[in-house]
Amino acid sequence: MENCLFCKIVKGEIPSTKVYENEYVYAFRDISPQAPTHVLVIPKEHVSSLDDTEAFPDRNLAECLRAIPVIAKQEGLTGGYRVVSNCGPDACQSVPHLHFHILGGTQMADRMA
Ligand code: DGP
Repeated sequence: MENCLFCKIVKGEIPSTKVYENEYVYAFRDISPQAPTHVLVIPKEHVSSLDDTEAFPDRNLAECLRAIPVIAKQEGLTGGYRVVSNCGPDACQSVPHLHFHILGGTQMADRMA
């Protein structure tokens, strides 16, 4: 996707702080962290959100999910962490490229919304 911010990050056209990468997945630090550790995990192939994944290859999705515990371990999140994927306007999704937030490094609030 030509004008997608996260596609540009994957291509290196916009700088990011990479924490993990493989053939399918790119993960980088969120520009405005909401927890001591705040990493975004994205598929390299563009898809706008979970709502748009019907025709999206399972491998791309699975690799994102499999990367999450690997990254959490790498980041030292031994006490646990939260994974969030905002989907659509009610959830305040601001970048229309599927992403999973990994949030950790502190005691999270009990309520999620
Ligand atoms: P969401 O609101 O769920 O769509 O999350 C989008 C996240 O993307 C938000 O937490 C801020 C982050 N973000 C936006 N622009 C950039 C950027 O240029 N670089 C990085 N590293 N993160 C960004």
